[in-house]
Amino acid sequence: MQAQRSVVMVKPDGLQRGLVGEIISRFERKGLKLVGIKMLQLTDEVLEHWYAHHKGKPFFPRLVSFMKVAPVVAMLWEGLDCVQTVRMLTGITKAREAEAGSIRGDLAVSQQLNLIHASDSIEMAQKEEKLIFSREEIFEYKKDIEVFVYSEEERE
Ligand code: 3AN
Repeated sequence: MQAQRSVVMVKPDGLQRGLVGEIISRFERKGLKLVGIKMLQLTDEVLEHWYAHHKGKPFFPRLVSFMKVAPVVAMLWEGLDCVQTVRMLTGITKAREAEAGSIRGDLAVSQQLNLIHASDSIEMAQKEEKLIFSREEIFEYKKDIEVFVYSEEERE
């Protein structure tokens, strides 16, 4: 299988609201594979890289300080077309308009406090993975259940 990996980060609002378990559960139930997870306190240095594409925007300073008010929980999920699947489960940025059934659509109403971050492209996923996880924090392991999650063709 040409598995992709995607970085998901439960933001401070998700942690404060006690939604870490619910969020992990949604990705697990979908059939994605958890290959890395940790709690960390973000710093200005990491956030400057993380949100480089938002630097200069009016909401940038507030976004950066918000991301530091509490620790975050970072996860690395793996699966076929994982980046797109994770985005779909996440829902659009403005949570109150996000599709019902998505994490943001079901659990949040804000544009900034939208519970999680999810890599928005394969390139960003690779960049974010390197920024957050060291090699030892990424696990390769076999899940026997995969024969009931993907078809033979999809597993090749
Ligand atoms: P997403 O998280 O859906 O990929 P991005 O990458 O455009 O969205 O934005 C990153 C984060 O910046 C969002 N999760 C949100 O917290 C914040 N953000 C984006 N746009 C706005 C905005 N117009 N006002 C306030 N916060 C915003």
